[in-house]
Amino acid sequence: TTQREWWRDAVIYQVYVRSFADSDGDGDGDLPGIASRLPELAELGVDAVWLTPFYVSPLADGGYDVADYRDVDPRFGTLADFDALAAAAHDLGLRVIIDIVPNHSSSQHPWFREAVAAEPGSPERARYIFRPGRGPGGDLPPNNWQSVFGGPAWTRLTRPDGTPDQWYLHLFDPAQPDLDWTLQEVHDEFDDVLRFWLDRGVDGFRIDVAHGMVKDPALPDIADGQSADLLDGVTRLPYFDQDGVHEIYRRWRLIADSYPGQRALVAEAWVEDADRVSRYLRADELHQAFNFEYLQTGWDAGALRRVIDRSLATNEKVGAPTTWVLSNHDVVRHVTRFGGGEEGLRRGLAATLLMLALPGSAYLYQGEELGLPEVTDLPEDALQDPTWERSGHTERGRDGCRVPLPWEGSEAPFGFGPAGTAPWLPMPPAWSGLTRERQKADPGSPLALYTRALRARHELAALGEGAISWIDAGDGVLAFRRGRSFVCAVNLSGAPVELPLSGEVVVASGPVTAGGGRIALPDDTAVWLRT
Ligand code: TEU
Repeated sequence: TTQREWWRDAVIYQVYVRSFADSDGDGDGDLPGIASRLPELAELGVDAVWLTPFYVSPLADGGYDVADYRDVDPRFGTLADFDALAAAAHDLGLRVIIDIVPNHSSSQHPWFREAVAAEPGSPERARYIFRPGRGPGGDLPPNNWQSVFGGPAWTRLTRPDGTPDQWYLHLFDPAQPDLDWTLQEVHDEFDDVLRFWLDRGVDGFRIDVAHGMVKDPALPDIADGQSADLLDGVTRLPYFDQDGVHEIYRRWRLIADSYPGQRALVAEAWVEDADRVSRYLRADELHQAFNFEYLQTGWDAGALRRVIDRSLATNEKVGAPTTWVLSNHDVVRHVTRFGGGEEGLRRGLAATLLMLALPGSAYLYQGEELGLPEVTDLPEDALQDPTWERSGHTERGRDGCRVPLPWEGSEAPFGFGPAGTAPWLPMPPAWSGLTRERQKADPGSPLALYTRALRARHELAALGEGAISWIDAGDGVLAFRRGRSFVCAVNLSGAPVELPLSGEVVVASGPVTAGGGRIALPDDTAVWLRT
């Protein structure tokens, strides 16, 4: 008999390694820090952790610029620390997913350093996408592609004697040169990297920019008016979501399946719609993809319902579980997106209960269980995200959702690191009121709600997989049944509502009252009922 695959209804907690827990006081979180806090994640009730990149890296893009795919950056620990962390997680029943970054390496990767030192046309240069420039003297980039982070997607090398050399492609930062996936050597290298970590016992991979890697070989200019926006939706960009990328995943699937246990492959693919996403989830490809459509939907009942229905329907066609995600290290934290303050928090908690009641798997981003808001007032000289620099300072970048976690105490770094040490990003003094320690002692805290919800999710057999059936509950109210004895209702109507529902309140994100076959649901509030 085959065991049901663990990821089909797993709640997966994203650990942003640099900002989770700093065991040695250097200001950066690290693997021993994570290991020391695992019992708290087990207590929260998640099923798995996803670790963002901890590989050797100059951290030009927070570690998504990898200089050695088979080792741990000394700031984050050692391979032995990784093994200890994985073992401790497994002992607690937590699975471990790690990031793999195949679209580009760091410019400090030995391959790129060799390429820079080598001649145009050499095998060393062939591993990346080097081209001569256009125009007189080759002074113009080979085409008009723009970097996702802003500015041209091409940078020109200069030889040691000062004369100009070829241009190389980087869809992200210049410190992240794109690998050339037409080369067999690149495929072989990543096959081997996958095996390296699978051998060490990881339960899966989150594949960074899974829609990248394969480029239209003609490297055509993009049409006027077409942006580098990832969800452009107008025409497929010549460097994203190309058909050839699926061959890579069919190969990776064979590798993952050749290992005992159930190893999951998760796509980070910012492509136009659920239909395009589902192509990554065909039976011989990846197991999951982040549902960014859900993440991008605002606090609107109609829009949410449409996205939920579409996500479930498309995934059902390919037989893959739907995922739900509200936040990650690339986007403004959702309590802030939902309006900030008390209102944003209320909506955030209601959105969480909604997401955790839906069929499929859910991703939590560290700190959302504390209701953390985006930090919008980081001093400019503290900002580190390359998007700040590359946007010409028109965008604040993604540091505001990456501020280290407040664990305990009343003074920064709030237990993130040893007392008196400075975290890599400053932590707001007001976070003394949001520490995990404070919230653990408060049954009305976001942490308490997340903990109760995750426990209930495990206990209610109806959750996990299985269909939903909508209940007509009036404008601005989302209500659905799962199985015979579970109902979730969320009020987004802008006013309190009374619903003709009976049952016992299992979890509620605000003050609901039930009785006499009716339930009174304040605005921006969600409730789970056992009926
Ligand atoms: O992100 C891919 C990506 O393009 C989006 O996250 C988003 O468009 C970007 O953050 C906008 O600024 C992945 C990683 O999640 C991200 O942290 C990395 O910077 C990026 O890949 C490059 O590796």
